[in-house]
Parts: sequence; C-alpha cells; structure tokens
Amino acid sequence: MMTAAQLAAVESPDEQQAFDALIAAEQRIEPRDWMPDAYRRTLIRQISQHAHSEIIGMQPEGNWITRAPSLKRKAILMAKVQDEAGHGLYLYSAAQTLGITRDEMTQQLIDGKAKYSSIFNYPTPTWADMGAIGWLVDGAAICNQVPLCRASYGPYGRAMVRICKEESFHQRQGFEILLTLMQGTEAQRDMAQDAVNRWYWPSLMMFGPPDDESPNSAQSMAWKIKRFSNDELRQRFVGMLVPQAEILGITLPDPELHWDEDHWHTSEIDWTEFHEVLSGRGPMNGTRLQNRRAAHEEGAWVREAAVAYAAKQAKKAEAAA
Ligand code: FAQ
Repeated sequence: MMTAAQLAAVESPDEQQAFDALIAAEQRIEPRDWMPDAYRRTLIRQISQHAHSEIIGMQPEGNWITRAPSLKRKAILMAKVQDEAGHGLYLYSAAQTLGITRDEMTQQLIDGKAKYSSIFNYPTPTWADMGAIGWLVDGAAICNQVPLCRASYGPYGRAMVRICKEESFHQRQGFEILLTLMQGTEAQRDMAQDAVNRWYWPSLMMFGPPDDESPNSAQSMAWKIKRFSNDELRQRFVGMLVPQAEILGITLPDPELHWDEDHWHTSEIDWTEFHEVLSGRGPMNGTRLQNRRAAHEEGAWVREAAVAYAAKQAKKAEAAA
C-alpha cells in the first residue's frame, strides 16, 4: 500500500517535487505553498496538541496565584500563567493557517478527543511545585522546543522563537524559587525535594515514548518538523539537569543515574503510568477537562458579545459607505 506522501506525489508530482526541494534546501513551507495532506495533518495534530497543552497548563500554576507567599511572587506567577495563555493563542493561530478553525480545536479539547501534554495531569499541593514546574517542566519544554524554532513550517517555527524566549525566563524563575527554598529551613528544603521527587519522572515523559515506540517521529524528522528524536532530547534534558541539581543541593530521584561513556544511564521510565495518563486516567485528567469546559461555558457571553459587536460595526461601516 502506498503511504499518503507517495499517493500525493502520484496525484501532483510537480507540487510534491517543489515541496521536497524546499524541505531539502532547509527553506520554510508557508501557508500559501502546496503541501502533502499528511504533512498538513501532522502539523495540525502537533500544533493543536501543543496549544491545548499551554492552555490546560495554566491550571496547575493558576491554582497558586491567590496563595503565592508574597506580592512579588504573586505578580511573577500571574505574568507566567498569562504568558502560557499567550503561547496557546499564537499556536492556535499557527494551526489555523493550516485550515482548521479555533472553534473546531476547542471543541475537540472540551469533548476530550484531543491530546495535551501528560505533564499537566499532576496535582500541585505545595508552593514548591511552582519551583519544580518552572525548573523541570519549562526546562523540558525549552529542550524540546528550541529545535522546533527550526521546524519546516514557517508559522510554527516563528511562533516558537518568542515562546522559547519566554520559557527561559520561566525556567529561571522556577530555579530561583527552588534555590530560595533550599537556602531556607529544613521544612522548606524537604518541601523542595519532595516536589522534585514528584515532578522529575513525569517531566522525562514529556518528551514522548521511547524512539522505538514513537510512531510519528521518523516521518516528522524526514519533514524537518522534529529535528531530534524523543530519546535524544530526553538525554539532553537530563544532562542539563545534573549540574543544576548540584547547585541547588537537590537529589534527582534516580539512584541509577550516571554518565555511561557516551550517554546518561537512567532507571527504566514507568511507561505504564505514561499510558494511563494518556488514556485519561492520570490523577488530575478529569478536573483539568472539567475546568476547561466550565471556563468555555462561562465565557459564552463574551463570545456572543464580540460577535454582536462585530456585526454592529460591520452594519455601521456599510451604512457609512
Ligand atoms: N503527553 O509518535 P510520538 C509546555 C502522544 S508545552 C501527551 O512520539 P510526536 C509549556 C503523541 O501526541 C508542553 N501525549 O508523537 C508549559 C502521539 O499521539 P497521536 C507540550 C503525548 O508528536 C510549561 C503519541 O503519543 N509541548 O510544557 C506525549 O512525534 C509550563 C505517540 O508519540 C509540545 O506539545 C505527552 N508527553 O512527538 C505550559 C511540544 N508524548 O497524536 C504551562 C510540541 C507523546 O499520534 C506550564 N510537540 N504523546 O495520537 C512535540 O514536540 C511532539 O508532539 C512530542 C511527541 C515530542 C510531544
């Protein structure tokens, strides 16, 4: 059986050749360009999942805005959560250039049909979780997303540039929260270590399944959407964490972790947990979706008002013309 890309090549050989040449020459594919259907579908899948992750990802930290330990911490956390909303919006806009509407994507999310990152299905019971999310979750996001700035699809790559700049601030603020706690009382140090113990393994799962179980990687790398494999990026992340953990005085919760000639040797990741979370059975999946649905329903009047306002403005403009 022919793959979707081969089928497209038979249907439109000239366009396929032009597309292949652009990819080979490290040029960007833009919305106006012809592209194989499978390339378009892959991008819609990845970009919309990424956008949903940013939007759902506001919840674990949003949970702490009213309880941040000082006015300064509250202002920083509010700005960070607001940045994540912005990332979601750029990414929805990038996906829209591929022919899907924002309404369709939102509907897929609230119907529970769309994936979003597994990491946002874990609870945030203590203030130290804000440090662990910034350090580990934003840290993993940077490792994964810096190469996406060179993704072959123009609107995605360009959106990633600003997103990555903001993510690096986020990572530093998380590191600084943990550093402050580690320089505090014994109870504060324990709280920081406990948060890292809980977030470390899920943050490694953010990079996706191992390479030999990643059905999308080979094609996405051939299309230069992904530049490195899931395992390569996971390795890079562990390498980044080790010296930073030392500075913090925090122990990464993996007794087997060590450098083994040319790679980081880690204990086996619990992929059963990963698949459970992806199937909707993580600790917070239900709550996250329920909150997103409620926000959508409660925001209906805003959307209606915006449509009514736009219609009124259009009528006015028509009357003036
Ligand atoms: N969670 O064949 P692969 C952030 C799915 S943003 C859930 O390897 P692919 C910022 C995958 O979709 C975090 N699902 O797939 C922030 C596929 O499902 P499908 C989000 C996962 O696409 C910080 C199936 O498994 N970042 O953190 C996960 O080649 C703090 C097979 O996997 C992005 O989305 C997972 N962890 O590689 C916000 C980055 N892993 O669709 C707030 C862009 C895999 O076939 C607070 N995305 N799956 O049914 C990517 O780089 C890629 O899509 C991967 C997965 C690497 C995530």
